[in-house]
Amino acid sequence: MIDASLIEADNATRMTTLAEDYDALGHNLARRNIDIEMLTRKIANYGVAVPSWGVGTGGTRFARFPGAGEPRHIFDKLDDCGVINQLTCATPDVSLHIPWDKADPADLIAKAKEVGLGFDAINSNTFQDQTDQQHSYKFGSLSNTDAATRAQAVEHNLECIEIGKAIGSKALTVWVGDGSNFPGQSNFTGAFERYLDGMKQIYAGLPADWRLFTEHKMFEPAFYSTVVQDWGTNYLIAKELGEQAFCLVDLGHHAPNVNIEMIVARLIQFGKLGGFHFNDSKYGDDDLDTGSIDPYRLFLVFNELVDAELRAPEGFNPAHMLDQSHNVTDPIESLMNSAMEVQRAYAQALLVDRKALAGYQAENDALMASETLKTAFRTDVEPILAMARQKHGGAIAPLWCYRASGYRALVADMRPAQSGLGGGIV
Ligand SMILES: [Mn+2]
Repeated sequence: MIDASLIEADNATRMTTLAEDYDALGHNLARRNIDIEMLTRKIANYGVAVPSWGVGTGGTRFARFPGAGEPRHIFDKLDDCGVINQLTCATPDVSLHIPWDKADPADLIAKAKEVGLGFDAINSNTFQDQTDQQHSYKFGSLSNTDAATRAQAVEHNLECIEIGKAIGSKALTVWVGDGSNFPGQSNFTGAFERYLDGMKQIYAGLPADWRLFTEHKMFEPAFYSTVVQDWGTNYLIAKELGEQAFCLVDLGHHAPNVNIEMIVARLIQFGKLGGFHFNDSKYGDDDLDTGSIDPYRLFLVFNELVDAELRAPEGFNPAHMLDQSHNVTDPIESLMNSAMEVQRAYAQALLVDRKALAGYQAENDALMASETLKTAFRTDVEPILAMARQKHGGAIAPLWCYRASGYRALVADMRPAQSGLGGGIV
């Protein structure tokens, strides 16, 4: 972890400027009848989970260029995740991936407690083969034509639930890479029937207070067809399985230019939005840092979430998580930045004058409706985010503190370079 005195000393040098900016923003918002203190409290209470695999350097299908001091195992990963939350106060939970993060649950709980973290949804992995695995997933897992392979995939998911129960998770996320590369290779209906049959067995093993998230993805690793390819299929799955099943929306898992915020609205309307995997993309499932390409789209997603939050439909409680791959940056820096981008989009969405917006919508005043959103989006809410961090012991300037701490160089000494590390490429 970072030395708390370093954070305190750095915050002290920035506090006067922050207080000035915060006051100025407070006056600006007061003119718009918005209470800045209320906003700051909301932001301070908001958390987005980080994926354990995100702290390792990612890669592409061409190559992976390891970074210095990469985590060797889940306990190193939890250390890194602890630093992210210590500085940003925005990432209280970690999402584990099994079998990558398999360890004694008691040790996991103890380590998480030591670094001040909790556990979010548990993720199963049937998109790659493990060394001790009997049946290969080369031609699919839950939809495989071979019954023994399907049974193995179901068994793995049930084991993930058991691990999750032991560490206090309350959700299982299932993403399968199943699909086909050639027209004719797979019978669409048969494959989906087999998938649903397997998912029903997994669903049956779900504790009563758990949720099951299924994640759709348009393409990759299968490039012609994917079994769970879009939100429509995802919705069918959630409906077919039952009331504990929900759809997970990964921002990168859609065709370019798809109106994701509208998908979000639809899933909310019909009670099936389970949560998010935040990231950003330019062309496909690029897994770029959240908000790095299209922050306005992220804002529009949060605009739907805040709109729903105010209506408070029954059971509305989406899980928020980052899911991105860091190929050219220090993963800790990217995850800190991304968590803050998510907070920023949330804060901006909270600024939308919803009464005015509803009025413009009723009058069909398209331009003013758009301007109402833009006014919120254009507001620089950084002082709110910084003040929320400062009030909870975090850093006013997390990136600067992180670099000043020398954390990466320190762990590089303790963690020899890993060559076979698979995590990070998801
Ligand atoms: Mn994802």
